[in-house]
Amino acid sequence: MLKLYGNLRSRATRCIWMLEEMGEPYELLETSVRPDDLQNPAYLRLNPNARIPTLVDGDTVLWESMAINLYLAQKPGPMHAASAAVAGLAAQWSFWAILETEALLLDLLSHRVLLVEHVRDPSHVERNTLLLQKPLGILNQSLSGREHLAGDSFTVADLNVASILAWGKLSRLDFSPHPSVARWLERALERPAYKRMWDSRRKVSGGL
Ligand SMILES: N[C@@H](CCC(=O)N[C@@H](CS)C(=O)NCC(=O)O)C(=O)O
Repeated sequence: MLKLYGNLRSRATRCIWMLEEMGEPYELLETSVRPDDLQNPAYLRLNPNARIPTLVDGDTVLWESMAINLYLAQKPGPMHAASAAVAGLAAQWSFWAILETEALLLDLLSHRVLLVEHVRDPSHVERNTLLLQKPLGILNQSLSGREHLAGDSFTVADLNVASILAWGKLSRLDFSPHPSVARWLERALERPAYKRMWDSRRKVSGGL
């Protein structure tokens, strides 16, 4: 059975969402971000970065959440990337989302939600919101007149990008200047597999 090291309050949720979409049996091996979980020799042998998530599939060990999902999309089933074009677009959009949006969205989330109130800095919110307009504009253009990023059904391209943009929703980012992104993200986050992941997360964390 597939084994995923991580937890429901981390980037492992991207891979959990993917596994739920696939309907593939998997075991979530609860791993926190504490040094005793990440810095121990057994875990470092799997992931020398001392980060989560890590996927173990028989002899194959993979880290980097987006790469894990792109790997899972090679397996048969509902999330299979059916053509080289879909696989290529999924890689393109995944790298793009990590490079162009993830750091900005994480900093926005930190200064809107995650940090204790007295250290939140509104200038970070302003800056990140401003810098996100360019990539969001590009995504909006790509989604105008179409429902998905690659091909004509929901694929790992949509899942990987939406899993990052979900941080924008949690940060109360105003998506209204980018209506196609707003509609596409709503649809992605309405999916039963995402809701199952989110419900499990709520149970363990009591909210965000
Ligand atoms: N680019 C990596 C980032 C992994 C990452 O930073 N994971 C965080 C949890 S969300 C972590 O393990 N942090 C522990 C640390 O940095 O010490 C991925 O997408 O998998």
